[in-house]
Amino acid sequence: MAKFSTKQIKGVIPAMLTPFNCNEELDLQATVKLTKFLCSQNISGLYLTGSTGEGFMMSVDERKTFVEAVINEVNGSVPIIVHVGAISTKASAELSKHARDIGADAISSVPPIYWRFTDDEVKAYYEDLVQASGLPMIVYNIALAGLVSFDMIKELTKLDGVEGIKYTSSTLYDVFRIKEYVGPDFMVYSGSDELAISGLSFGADGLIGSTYNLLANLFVRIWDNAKNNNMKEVAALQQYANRYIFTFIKHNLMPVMKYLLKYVGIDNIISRRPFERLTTEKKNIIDEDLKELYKEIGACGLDFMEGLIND
Ligand code: MN9
Repeated sequence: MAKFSTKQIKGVIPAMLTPFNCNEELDLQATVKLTKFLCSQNISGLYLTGSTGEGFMMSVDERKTFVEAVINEVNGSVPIIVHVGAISTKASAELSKHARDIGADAISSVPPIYWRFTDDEVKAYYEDLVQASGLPMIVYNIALAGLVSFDMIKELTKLDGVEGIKYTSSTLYDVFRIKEYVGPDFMVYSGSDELAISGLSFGADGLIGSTYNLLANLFVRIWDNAKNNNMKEVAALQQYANRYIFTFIKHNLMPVMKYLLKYVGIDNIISRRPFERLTTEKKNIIDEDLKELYKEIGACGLDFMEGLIND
């Protein structure tokens, strides 16, 4: 049974990475370790098998196995949102039902991808998933899947069970527009980590993003300061965070985040191909870049940076 209502899902929510071992197989031991690590970072929930979680690279069975491992470990301490997007409604509906059966609190999905589906087909997709599971749906708007127009967002908010949106785009004034159109109880999550300050300024209820696998500490401070209206401090912290984010992106975000988890004891996990496998040479360059950054701005209370510096 779900324990949290969508209205209770607020704060910093990592879009969790899915650990694969050096044979590209799901690594359940590392999954448990990463879950434990993230839960030690004052996070307010976890978002599973989305873009960061390489959900589209996994089979339906693997996705179920991974989600089960995380939910078992979290054991109701924070809300769980499961991204169930797949290429067919049939697969997404199966994942939605599974999410409900094992106690997830909400489901989420990008609109169906690859073919250009009509607006009615997209609406039916979301309706089918809500109906299949009875769980609240958090629509996921991200350029990777083709951004949904504001008019379409308005339509989707009218559907039964659609209770929020994860909004990853630079047009963050839409956070405000969506709230204005639907009302304050419709949850809006800011999905661009480097723009968290803007999302929060426009009234976002939470931050869901990939870099919180490593930077949760820093973003929890951003969240707390924003709640207390210390926007000067929020800006300073965001600037620090962005130095890290841009360093990750420069070297290839997904494989780099997985590599850096080594410094909190989660070793040898990689992204599935076609994401690159980092060479030792490249790993050394990343380490050196981060050490340079450390000289400038310190470790900012980040566990992986402490690990790297003391390595
Ligand atoms: O919304 C993530 N977007 C993608 C989630 O993965 C494309 C973000 O968390 C970004 O990874 C992050 C870094 O650009 O803002």
